Amino acid sequence: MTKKQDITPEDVTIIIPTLNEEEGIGKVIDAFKKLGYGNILVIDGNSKDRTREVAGEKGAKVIVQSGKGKGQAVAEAFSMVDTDVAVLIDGDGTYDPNDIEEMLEPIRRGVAEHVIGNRLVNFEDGAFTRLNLFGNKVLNWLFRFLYGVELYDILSGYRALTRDVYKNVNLLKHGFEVEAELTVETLANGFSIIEVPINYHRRHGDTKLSPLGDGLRIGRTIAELLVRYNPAKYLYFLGVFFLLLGFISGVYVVYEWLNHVSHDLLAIVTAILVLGGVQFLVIGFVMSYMFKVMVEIKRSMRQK
Ligand SMILES: Nc1nc2c(ncn2[C@@H]2O[C@H](COP(=O)(O)OP(=O)(O)OP(=O)(O)O)[C@@H](O)[C@H]2O)c(=O)[nH]1
Ligand SMILES: [Mg+2]
Repeated sequence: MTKKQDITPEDVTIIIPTLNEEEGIGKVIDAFKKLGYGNILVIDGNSKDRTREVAGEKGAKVIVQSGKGKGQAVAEAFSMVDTDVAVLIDGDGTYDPNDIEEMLEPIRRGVAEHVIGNRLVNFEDGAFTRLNLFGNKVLNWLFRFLYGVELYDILSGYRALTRDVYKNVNLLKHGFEVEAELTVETLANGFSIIEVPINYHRRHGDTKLSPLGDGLRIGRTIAELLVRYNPAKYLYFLGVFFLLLGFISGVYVVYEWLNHVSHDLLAIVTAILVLGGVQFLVIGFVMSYMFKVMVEIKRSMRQK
């Protein structure tokens, strides 16, 4: 592998999943070529417009994905390329190819293996609909709450990944959950991840995303994928919930007892809730520790 600081455009493949993006794809490819990035792979979802034609004319390698959905396209592209770095970007002109050097910088400096372009710092008016912006904020908040990792734009489509990352992530989701899954897989495998601010523009052509349907699916995916990152977290949440109930009923039982009223059954229930809650926390702690060790082992095995 090339030394990280020496990564040049030849060591990078630009991967662009497209579905009916004839209006935007040409400009995206032109911009990368102008910057010297000539390895461009367009993985198309059987577009009914001129997307493949335009991409081919502009000099990109064009293939039709073998399955359906953005996630499947990305997974297929990862299996086909073999450069030191893969950069993922949409074909709709919303992301700015000119941000590529900022995207690669953390990899060159060796501070991260997966870089996410954060759109939420500097976006053009109208780039997000109100619903999309709100949905993005909620989903990122949910992610931070569940995973305890400080990331603010986990659904961004502009990413740079080292070979280690893109060859090791296991992408099982086929649709727009792919960004969430990429993020979780990276963390679960012990790779480092960082966000850099990027520009974000209005899209050319029509969106393929259904904000409510896909938003809900992504939310469910974030909760479900926690099992790959740290399953002990479920036990923590359960433990806190039990303790909270135990605390409320405990306060009530003691308060009543001070007023000379005894609630025997509720006192027993309180004890069960508190002991159960503590047990969940302790088991969660042990499990979390085991999981961390496993991630460390995976990491050091990769480095050999
Ligand atoms: N190959 C492939 N690409 C897809 C598919 N669905 C969407 N894409 C592409 O994936 C990228 C992201 O899709 P968008 O519709 O822009 O979704 P988004 O960026 O979340 O939503 P917008 O805010 O509307 O841009 C675009 O380049 C799409 O053309 C698919 O099924 N297969
Ligand atoms: Mg888009």
